[in-house]
Amino acid sequence: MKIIGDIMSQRYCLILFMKVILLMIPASRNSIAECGDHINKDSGILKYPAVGRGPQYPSYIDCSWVFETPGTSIVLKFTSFSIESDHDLVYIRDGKSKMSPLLGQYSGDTLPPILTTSTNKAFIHFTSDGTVSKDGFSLDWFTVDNGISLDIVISY
Ligand SMILES: [Ca+2]
Repeated sequence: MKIIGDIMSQRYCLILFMKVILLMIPASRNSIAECGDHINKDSGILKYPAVGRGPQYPSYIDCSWVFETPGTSIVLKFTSFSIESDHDLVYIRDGKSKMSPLLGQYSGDTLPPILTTSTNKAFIHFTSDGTVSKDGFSLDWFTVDNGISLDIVISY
């Protein structure tokens, strides 16, 4: 009986292990970037503050994300946006550093337009001052390779 018990417990562990792996797949695909992350996947979600770190972003934050992905350009599509007008700002740059050309700088409660970089690199920088925090932002991003979304190629 002990052997059967051992086999059963090994089998149970294996099933548990498989379930954990399956749970991790969508999580890694929809990568949730932490402040300061270097992002190199072909698609994902960038939410700030991250799930469980909110509901509002902290004061005096200075946070940036570097995108360096496969493909030829990156599409950034904001899905939520709530940043204190003029005092807290999100900067999107067409390249991988603070010195790269500015695609746009945004604050307030209006969704920024869909942005496309000219290369496979982008730099997002978020700063907040010492008063009034809001809900932050969330964006979907995916990589395009010569006009074709890598995400669609992989998904279908
Ligand atoms: Ca503020």
